[in-house]
Amino acid sequence: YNWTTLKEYKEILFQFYNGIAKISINRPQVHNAFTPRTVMEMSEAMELARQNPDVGAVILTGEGGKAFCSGGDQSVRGHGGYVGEDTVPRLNVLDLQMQIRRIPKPVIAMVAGWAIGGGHVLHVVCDLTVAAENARFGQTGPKVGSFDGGFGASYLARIVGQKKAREIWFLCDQYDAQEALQMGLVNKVVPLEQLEEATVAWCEKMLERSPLALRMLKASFNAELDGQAGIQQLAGDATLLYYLSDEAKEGKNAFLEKRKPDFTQYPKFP
Ligand code: 1HA
Repeated sequence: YNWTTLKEYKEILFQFYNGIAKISINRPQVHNAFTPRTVMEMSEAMELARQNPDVGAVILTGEGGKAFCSGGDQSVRGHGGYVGEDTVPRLNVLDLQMQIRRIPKPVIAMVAGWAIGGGHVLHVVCDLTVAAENARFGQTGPKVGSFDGGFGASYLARIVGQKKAREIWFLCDQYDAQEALQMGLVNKVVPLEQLEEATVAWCEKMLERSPLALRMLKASFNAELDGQAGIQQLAGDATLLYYLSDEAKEGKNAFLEKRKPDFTQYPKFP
């Protein structure tokens, strides 16, 4: 594929091809562990992908074929979080998780090799996951002194069930691609050399679908789980659709023209 660079970063690649934005962690020497800077760069790229009208789907991945992401970089873990160049400890990957759930475009995790710890949670919060046969999944928190009790626990449990989610966290075992497929943790498993082809093919298929329908579906799936924030997202999309209607435009026009709005001509559907 002829990926073109959308913006240069230090710890990630941010590329574009045929309606697809690809955000790729580029720290293969540490199995794509993330620092606060990696996460800030991913956050910015995710926001740029959201705002870019040419982007209809986002691929999240890691460079090198041996790891998707191995979680927070333990070598910069300090007192209260992961410490960046500004010496401030952060858990900013939690904000990135929210962005992945909020962006009104499908986000698809493309997993080769390790998806571990906070890196596992990143694929969990993506809408879809395509895994290579060499993919390995697991949480390590209770082994290394951490836990993610947010989406990493509750959303994981929605995906694989309560018993399995507790097993994954309490035992800190690792699961291969076939086991992940069996527990519904990933959507598809393909040979490593077909991983990008299969992921791009799914993106291209989604790009042929109605973007508003996909947007409404993503908001609807979120709404059930995200409480008032989920309803706010779905309701915001309803407002977007309402703003497109003549009925809503009549209200605005009447205000600007300093007259009473006339809504009588608009249908009252049964
Ligand atoms: O839980 C959270 C959070 C919770 C709430 C809010 C925010 C959170 C943010 C983050 C996290 C976490 O991510 S906690 C979990 C952190 N991650 C881990 O515990 C995984 C650590 N890595 C491993 O267990 C293993 O590396 C591995 C099972 C993924 C692969 O093992 P393997 O194939 O034997 O490779 P290994 O030799 O261990 O790794 C290759 C190199 O990458 C090593 O460096 P080298 O000895 O060559 O210099 C290794 O140290 C480095 N590396 C791997 N993972 C990490 C790492 N370096 C720093 N941080 C890592 N996470």
